[in-house]
Amino acid sequence: MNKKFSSLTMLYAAVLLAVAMLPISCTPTPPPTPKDLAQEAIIPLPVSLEATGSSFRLTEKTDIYVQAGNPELERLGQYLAGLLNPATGLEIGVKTTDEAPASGHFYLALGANDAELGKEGYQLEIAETTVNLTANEAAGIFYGIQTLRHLLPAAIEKPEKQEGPWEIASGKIRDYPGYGHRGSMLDVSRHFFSVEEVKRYIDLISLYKMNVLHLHLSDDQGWRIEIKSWPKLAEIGGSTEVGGGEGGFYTQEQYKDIVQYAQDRYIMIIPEIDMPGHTNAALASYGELNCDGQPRKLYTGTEVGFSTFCTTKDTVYKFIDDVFRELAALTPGPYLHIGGDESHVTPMAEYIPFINRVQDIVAAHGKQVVGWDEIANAEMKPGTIVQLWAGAENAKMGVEKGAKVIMSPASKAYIDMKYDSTTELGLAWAGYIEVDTGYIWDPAAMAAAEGVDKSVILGVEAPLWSETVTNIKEVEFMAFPRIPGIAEIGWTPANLRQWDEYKLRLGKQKARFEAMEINYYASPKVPWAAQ
Ligand code: TNX
Repeated sequence: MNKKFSSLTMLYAAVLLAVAMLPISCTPTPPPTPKDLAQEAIIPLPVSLEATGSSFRLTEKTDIYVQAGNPELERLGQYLAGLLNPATGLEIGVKTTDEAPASGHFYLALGANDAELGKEGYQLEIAETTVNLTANEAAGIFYGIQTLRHLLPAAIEKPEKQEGPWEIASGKIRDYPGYGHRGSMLDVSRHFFSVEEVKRYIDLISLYKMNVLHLHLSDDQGWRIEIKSWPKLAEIGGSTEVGGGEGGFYTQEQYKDIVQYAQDRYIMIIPEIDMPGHTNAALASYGELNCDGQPRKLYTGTEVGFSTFCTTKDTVYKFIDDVFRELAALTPGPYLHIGGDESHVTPMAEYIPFINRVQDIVAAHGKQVVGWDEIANAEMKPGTIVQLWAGAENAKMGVEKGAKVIMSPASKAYIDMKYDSTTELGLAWAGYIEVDTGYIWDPAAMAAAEGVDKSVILGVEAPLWSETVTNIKEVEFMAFPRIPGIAEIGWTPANLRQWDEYKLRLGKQKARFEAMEINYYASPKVPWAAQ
């Protein structure tokens, strides 16, 4: 009896214990660890940020709600889910709604009608129970999503499931850019980069809220875009590159794919066809573009300034008209870049009428001209933009003639320059550009020193010329970590940019760079943080 009793008791006890344990596995996960929004390493630094000392935690129940009736918001919801799901493994879904959702979810909404935020700004309100992202326009939602990436652990960037928890520090961010033009230029002519490589570069710059990718599509060493009316440009002009490699070109279909990929990330592609100099690849493809009618030999060296279109020939203008017609049709953005730099063998008396006429051709195709600062020697037609690279006095002359300016001063913004004397890749003609040198400058102050007012500065671009850079991993090494700095110069107000504070935030990007497999330069100027 006793024995029976005791075994029954034991059974009873075991059942009790099991029942008692049940609730343990059903208990909601403990509340998120309070995090401090003010300690998070967001680049570019937001305009304003208030921490509220708690956190939002992503769980199995989390979804992304988007305001109903807006396909672009739904696309952005899917984009956010695509960023969150691989590493969290949470299967976060996207749902439409007419009102703010209940607790536990993300909510993306437009129609903020908030003048301060402008076209690209956003407001992010993170509470323990919700993440609300609002903006006037979809671009702002995209930038708010980039901020959310920076607020999550770096492992969020990994392509396969990682350990959580996935928490976001609570508080409120109101943020908008100082300049509307924040970009980089990639030289796909000196060395050719594949569609996949260009897309990777777009992905990398978009994390830092850049909105322009200028593609240098032609130069002495290569012509990289299919032009149907002049097919030998791609066939012959695209057949090599610096060093004699096989080069390449984008078919118009591939180019459209790049443009769409960029547009989906709120990045405008600015196509550049450099002229009248830097044209050997075209001059090799069609003899009639030369004054003597003879095609030039393909060129695979790195000298500049030896080539020119025959600016007195009508065929040359017919050619330019055809090229820009086809390019305009592939370009949703307002700009076509005409180069215009280093035309050392084009007499100034020919250069000026040439640039005047090309501006008219571009205008006839409904686009605005952007050109390197030498174009300011010509007339500045309505809408023309001067890209300052070496000649501040040219930019000033352009402004006096009515042009606006994009700032790419070589001694600060050229990310093809070596970091220091030991950098294997890159050039050094504009000096070494360590990460601090590339960060500590202000476009408006630099322009003001030349007597140019801030109001005519559209923004900044960091050019990556590719004489020495042959593949995307080398592109990454030159761009990172200088691109985040240029992006911050374009976005964050000058009075909030301090190198001593920035370098700490940059140091904390280490884990993110590694999660994204970015081949970055581990500059000794930056206190790289383990976490
Ligand atoms: C100058 S910048 C050039 C390019 C070179 C670059 C190398 C500019 C408008 N012209 O042709 O690739 O230097 O840093």
